[in-house]
Amino acid sequence: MGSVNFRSHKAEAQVMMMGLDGAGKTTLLYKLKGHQEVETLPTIGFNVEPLEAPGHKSVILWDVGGQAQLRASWKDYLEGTEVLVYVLDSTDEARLPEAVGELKEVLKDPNMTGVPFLVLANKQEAPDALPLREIRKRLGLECFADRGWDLRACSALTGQGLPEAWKSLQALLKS
Ligand SMILES: Nc1nc2c(ncn2[C@@H]2O[C@H](COP(=O)(O)OP(=O)(O)OP(=O)(O)O)[C@@H](O)[C@H]2O)c(=O)[nH]1
Ligand SMILES: [Mg+2]
Repeated sequence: MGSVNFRSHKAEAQVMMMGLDGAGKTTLLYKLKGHQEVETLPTIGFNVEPLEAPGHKSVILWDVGGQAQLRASWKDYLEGTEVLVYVLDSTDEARLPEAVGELKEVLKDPNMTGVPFLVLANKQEAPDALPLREIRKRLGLECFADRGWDLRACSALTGQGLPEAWKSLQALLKS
């Protein structure tokens, strides 16, 4: 945990992670940290962890709770964000439109002008996960040609796709 004032270190990139409740953000944060089998509780407020890998830019990864009543405060976290990571639950087809709507709200924020973003289609190891091409179709993100963005499949549970997601994040930090 840390305070919001943390966010002035320059050597480290400030990366904000958002997405609906239950998308898998906290699971992802601790998987990236290398922790084994973390059982999460719904996040009230946020978690924050530094992530380092040799030869890569260090990242301060903020994981913000996604329950509906907490989303109004997402905008308070956006100042200074260098890349947004937006996590989707690929098995939650019913809430995909809501997830996309919330992403577009965040991208409209004045603090997000030109800020690149990475959408992670999480839970891809689940048998009922929507395939990536289907998710791509439903996102309709082609309109965001004003900034770098990427869409990747992953599983915070198995770690599948996370090395590629990390590389994509590093590329977006340079864009
Ligand atoms: N099958 C599967 N389940 C996952 C995966 N990632 C997370 N989960 C599960 O999804 C549930 C919610 O995960 P969290 O990481 O707590 O979700 P969150 O996005 O942090 O949710 P909030 O804190 O409420 O915003 C947990 O039961 C996780 O074990 C995944 O890749 N695959
Ligand atoms: Mg959480």
